[in-house]
Amino acid sequence: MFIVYRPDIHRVRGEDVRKILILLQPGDILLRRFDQYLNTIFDGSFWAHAGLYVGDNQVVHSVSEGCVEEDILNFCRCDAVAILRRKDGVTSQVSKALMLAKMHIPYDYDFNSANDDYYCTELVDVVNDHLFKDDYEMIGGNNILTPDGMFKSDKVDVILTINYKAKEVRHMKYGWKTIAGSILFGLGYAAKALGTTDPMFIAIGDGLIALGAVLAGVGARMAIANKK
Ligand SMILES: [Ca+2]
Repeated sequence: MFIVYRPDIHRVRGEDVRKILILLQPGDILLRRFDQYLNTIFDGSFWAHAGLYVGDNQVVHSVSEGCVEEDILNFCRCDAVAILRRKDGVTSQVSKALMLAKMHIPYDYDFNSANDDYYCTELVDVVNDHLFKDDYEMIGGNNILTPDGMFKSDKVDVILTINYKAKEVRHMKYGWKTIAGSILFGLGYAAKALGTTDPMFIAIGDGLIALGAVLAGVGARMAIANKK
């Protein structure tokens, strides 16, 4: 598995952020994702992080430094965003979220509902009076609220989803054929180069080149078809 570091390239673009800003209301819940980061505790969760929109272009969320207030434009520098809104019409406790950010409540690395520190989704749940209490699931011995759990919850409507990932997943699925084909292709030429006078090496080399070319061709065609 390859992890590509791309600090400046995110799939969520300016036009997406404009859509988000038009729809956002104070108290809305934001989920986000980075394609190239490992999710650690939220492994298996598509969404990696949650925050609360508190108005005035600010998001309150719990990150490794603790509970912080951050500009919505910075928060949206990521690869996928979702806006969730309570179905019951009650607004999240924005003032409480702002107070927790001022107090710099530490990040809860224990993922423990009983202590006073908060991980990202726990913070959002707390400022919503535990609206998501039925959406927790047992992970690694802890009862944890994942961002996917919030996304799927029947307590909220999904107002907007910006997600470019779906096509990428299918594209990656067929990527191995292209890579394997290219390697065989290269090995074929290497075999021929090593044994230029030996007919057996030349035959093996030609075979590998032919097989590699076919495999790489199939892989590339499938990848192109899936990108459409
Ligand atoms: Ca906690």
